Amino acid sequence: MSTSGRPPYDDANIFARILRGEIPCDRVAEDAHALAFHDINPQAPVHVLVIPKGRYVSSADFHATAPDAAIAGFWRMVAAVAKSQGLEEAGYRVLSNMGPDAGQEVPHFHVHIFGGRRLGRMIA
Ligand code: DGP
Repeated sequence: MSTSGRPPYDDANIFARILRGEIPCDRVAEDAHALAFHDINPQAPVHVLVIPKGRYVSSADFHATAPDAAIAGFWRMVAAVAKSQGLEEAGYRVLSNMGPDAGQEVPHFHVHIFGGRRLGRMIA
């Protein structure tokens, strides 16, 4: 743990490597604040990941420490991607896994956008 009580950021995580261009991704959108790309293992007809640019492990890191413009830009991209993927009318799900109990695999804050079919009920 760092002095902030939050886990340190691992610069070798896969999304950090994608942001640095070391690993390719199937890009959907990119701007100064965020990058959106198709999940490598899609769970729905549309399954896009949106990640902020910066070193954020968790939602707590991101929302507590990122500049307001970056936070606004990130969430604007989430909405824009859903629209660009044709999901606005039928609806979609935005989900983020946080930490071990939620099974977060990649320790860089991200949200999943799922859509393109009727989604099942949430599983606790
Ligand atoms: P999670 O940390 O559990 O919220 O999910 C991480 C997601 O990241 C998982 O759905 C698979 C996806 N993923 C892992 N490695 C890669 C990769 O190299 N490229 C892409 N496009 N997606 C990845």
